Amino acid sequence: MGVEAIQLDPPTPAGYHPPNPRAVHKRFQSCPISPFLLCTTATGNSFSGGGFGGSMPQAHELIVQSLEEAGIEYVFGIPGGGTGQIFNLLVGKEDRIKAILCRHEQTAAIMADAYARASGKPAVVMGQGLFIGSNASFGIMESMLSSSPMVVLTDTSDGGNALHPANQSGSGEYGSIDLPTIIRSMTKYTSLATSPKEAVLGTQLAIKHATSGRPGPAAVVMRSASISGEVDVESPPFIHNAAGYLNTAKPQSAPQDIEKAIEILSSAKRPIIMAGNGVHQARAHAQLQQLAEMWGVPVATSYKGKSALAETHPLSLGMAGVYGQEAANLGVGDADAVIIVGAKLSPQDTVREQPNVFDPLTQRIVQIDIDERNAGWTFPIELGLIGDAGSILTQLVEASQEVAPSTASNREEWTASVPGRRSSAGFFDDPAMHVDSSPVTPQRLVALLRQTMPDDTVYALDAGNNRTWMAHLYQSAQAHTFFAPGGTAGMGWGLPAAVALKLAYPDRPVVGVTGDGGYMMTVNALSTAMQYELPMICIVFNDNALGMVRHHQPEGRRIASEFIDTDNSAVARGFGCFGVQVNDSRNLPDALRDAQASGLPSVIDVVIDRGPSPDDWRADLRTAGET
Ligand SMILES: Cc1ncc(C[n+]2csc(CCOP(=O)(O)OP(=O)(O)O)c2C)c(N)n1
Ligand SMILES: [Mg+2]
Repeated sequence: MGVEAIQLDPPTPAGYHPPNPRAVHKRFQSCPISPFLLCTTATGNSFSGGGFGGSMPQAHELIVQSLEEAGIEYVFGIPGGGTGQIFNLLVGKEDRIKAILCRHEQTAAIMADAYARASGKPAVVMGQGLFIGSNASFGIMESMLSSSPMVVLTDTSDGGNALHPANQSGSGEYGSIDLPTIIRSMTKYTSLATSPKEAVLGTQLAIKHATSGRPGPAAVVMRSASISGEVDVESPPFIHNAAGYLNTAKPQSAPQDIEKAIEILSSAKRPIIMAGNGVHQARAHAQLQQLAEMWGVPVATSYKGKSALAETHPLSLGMAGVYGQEAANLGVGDADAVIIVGAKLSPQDTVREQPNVFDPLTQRIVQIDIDERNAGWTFPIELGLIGDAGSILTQLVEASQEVAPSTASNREEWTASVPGRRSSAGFFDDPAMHVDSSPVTPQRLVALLRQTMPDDTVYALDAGNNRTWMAHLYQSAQAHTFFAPGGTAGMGWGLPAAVALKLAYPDRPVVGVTGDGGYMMTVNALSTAMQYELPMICIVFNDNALGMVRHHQPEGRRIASEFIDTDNSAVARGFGCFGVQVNDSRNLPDALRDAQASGLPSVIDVVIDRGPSPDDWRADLRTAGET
């Protein structure tokens, strides 16, 4: 029982791999008092009846131990309320788990989301209850809608006074805010800990829920008394090594369902793959490329799936959807079979369900998704393959070995049409990309970024016109180089996300692209970037306006959409960053090179020509009320 009873499943083929619990357990001994107890912590502390000076361990000690056991590397947040006690215990553990002090809970949650997307490992957001429920909610919602594993640890700050008038209380009792309800509404799983043991078990289960099935945010809201109280480790439910709860293999599909998908692919004359965010979250890029190449099948992506396959790959048709490539929308529209991989298919991805893009009446649709509810959500499908995108694509690759080459003649014409489709539809091209000017056109900005930055540069996008220009015109040269906040599509994601991406990619250039509106919302992330020496580059599309809003306001009705003149690079220099404002596109390449050479977090504030509008090329007409 206990430690010895933990069975190791075969290694998960993709996704989050917790540390091997047996390896961790080597450092534990069975407890002389109870066979269920682990007497020595990973750091050498013991917490049985004989440890901690003879007393039981406290919840916050076991919480930190659980994070370590689960292989959590980063805690993003601001100490407050009872969480301060948990932060204190991170001292001395920096080689395994690092606390990153953010300047706002919103940026903490964004950073945890972005780090998880890049690393495949859950990150923790930690801070005081009401400020997690209010400020961090932006990032929690995005991670919920973009399936990003996140663990939220927070408290109710009731101070044991929940039933009387209490300061800053989120206990949910009369006179306080109902924090568990707020957080539950935007997470996969939220538990309310009313005892020390519940705080520990809740943390362990939050890690499990965050990473299992379709990943997402999972939270523990801890009553004040539960955080520092003693945990009775001698009676059930027992506290086990958290890693042992995470060893589940990723789900695969039944062989007969794989065969059915292969039959659909092999009989199709014009099959296409539509790849989404699930390819990123499952890290299934190599399998996707392999399947596409075996069958000679073109690949389109959703917005969040951008760079699931490098857009320079000869089979890529780029991003489909409202802001996508015409080649991708026409390609999907001409297909007779569509293999959708990890894409929920929002209206922006389907061009508002226009039948000349996706049409379940004429297309055979196979949808691969980790969540059964997502397969056959937007459209009726012929077959839903439920499981991990990496595992299922691997199954499909294996099942394709003979049949793909032997049926190649079915698709010969279709595969041969891909280069023509790319060149005829203004693929990642626009005349303005080639013309220098002052102020800088958004098109030229994207072109120069693409020309100047190395192919392995990692991008975080934001909201507004700037993100549509980037998504539409920037041709990704490597897989998994674009990170997009397409869950809520909220302004302010790009800069903090870039800071966290630099933690995940210390040796690659990382660029956050944002509008001036979005920049101002989370500019505080620059201070964190300076503190932890994370030299990412932030590009600001400075049109002195909420550009997307302003474009949609008729002449004479422009209101609340224009800023005062601001030099966003001067703000950055105030933080100690490298900062430069660029008015003329001819100066942009040097600015990019100087930023990289500076070795500092950098901001390049590009003064943008307000004229060009994404509405000039978007794939559908904007509807009233849409920003
Ligand atoms: C947090 C947030 N508030 C409001 C919106 C609605 N909205 C969408 S785009 C936009 C304007 C964005 O302005 P800016 O960041 O300067 O980007 P630009 O469009 O000028 O490139 C607004 C207000 C949003 N997406 N996110
Ligand atoms: Mg703007």
